[in-house]
Amino acid sequence: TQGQVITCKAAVAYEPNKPLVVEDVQVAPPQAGEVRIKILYTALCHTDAYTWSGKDPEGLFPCILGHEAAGIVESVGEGVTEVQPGDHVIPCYQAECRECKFCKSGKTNLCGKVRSATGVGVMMNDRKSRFSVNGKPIYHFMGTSTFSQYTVVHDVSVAKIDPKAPLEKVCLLGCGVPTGLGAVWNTAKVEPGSNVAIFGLGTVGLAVAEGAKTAGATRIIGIDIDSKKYETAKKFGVNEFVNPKDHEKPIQQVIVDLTDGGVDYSFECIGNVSVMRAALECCHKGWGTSVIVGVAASGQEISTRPFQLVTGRVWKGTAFGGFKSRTQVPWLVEKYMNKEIKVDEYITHNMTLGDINKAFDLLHEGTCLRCVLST
Ligand code: NAD
Ligand code: AHE
Ligand code: ZN
Repeated sequence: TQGQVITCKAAVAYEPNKPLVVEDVQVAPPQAGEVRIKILYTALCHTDAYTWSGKDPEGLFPCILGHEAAGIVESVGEGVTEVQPGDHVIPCYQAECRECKFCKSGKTNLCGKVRSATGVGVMMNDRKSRFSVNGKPIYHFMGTSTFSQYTVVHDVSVAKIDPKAPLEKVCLLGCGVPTGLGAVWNTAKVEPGSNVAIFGLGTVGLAVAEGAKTAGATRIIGIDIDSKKYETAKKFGVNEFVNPKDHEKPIQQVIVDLTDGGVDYSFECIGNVSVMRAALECCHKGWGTSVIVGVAASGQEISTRPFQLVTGRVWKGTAFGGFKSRTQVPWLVEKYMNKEIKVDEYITHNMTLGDINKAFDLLHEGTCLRCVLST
């Protein structure tokens, strides 16, 4: 197949909210600096649903969504030295070139090398897509497009992992789990003995809980409008639960009253701007730090009284938990292999790529954390 166009199945999003169409797509060979990957497993993340909904200003249609996956390198383009056919890999929407201003800064995991292309659904080389259906181009998504049996990504977006790692599990290390763990370890840098509030107990919020537990946090307060979430959340380290619907007072006041003035750290893992405000305002005066993890729709803006910041609260955000993807995803895989972090526990459903529309329905039901599709 090397050097040739591959025809395979992919789930194409033709229009916002219209069912994905699983059909034959043509995947062009990788050009210089590109890697073609046979995707074996892909999970669904809330961000895929967000872009599919049409509320993502970077969402382009038709496109192939998907960004939490694992697979095997099928072929590589000219000049690609760090991976070769047969390598087991996780595609990373957050690239790491190790050469750009961002990568060299030592201050961020964001990378500037290919971002201008991945934001508009094309490859950097020729600003074109490698996907097509009957000659009509289909946009890439987040530089990954994993809802396909084959995809083409930039070499700076490929993490080579231990070939012994089970791909049907470690695909989750492409997004949700690292995001939550890293929000705690890298972005907030939670210290032992801290009090933590987590808004939203989906996969990302639960991974925040797991991160907080391993960081030695004492009180880990989970907040969700679905009280059923508490039972599962206990397994990830949540040791107190609040449902905002059970209270008359604004949720920030409830948390402040519970914690003698507020928490040391809070995390918004929903994508709701009024909850982002509550998460900031439930932080302790003088030092409380709130981390925005959730992705909010186009047009939404955050607000609070500046006095909240003047009096020492800190507002931050995180992308992929601040992890340097190519360097640290393989390290996270090792941590999983050594049983130091959970992954299996987040997988509640398994299906095939052909069932992807059903899998999206499940994502909205509340019983589903991660659904892994075999392709
Ligand atoms: P999810 O839908 O599984 O979880 C969201 C949870 O929030 C659910 O349990 C829901 O019941 C709860 N919830 C909804 N409204 C609420 C409210 N008003 N108050 C309290 N709880 C409420 O989603 P997920 O896959 O865990 O992702 C969470 C968010 O993180 C999404 O916005 C996603 O796009 C974003 N995300 C960001 C990054 C990043 O790098 N920053 C990475 C992955 C995901
Ligand atoms: N395109 C969206 C922004 C989406 C967004 O913030 N994405 C997160 C990852 S979410 C993964 O589930 C991210 O890493 N952002 C940094 C980046 O460079 O995209 C919008 O609203 O414009
Ligand atoms: Zn995601």
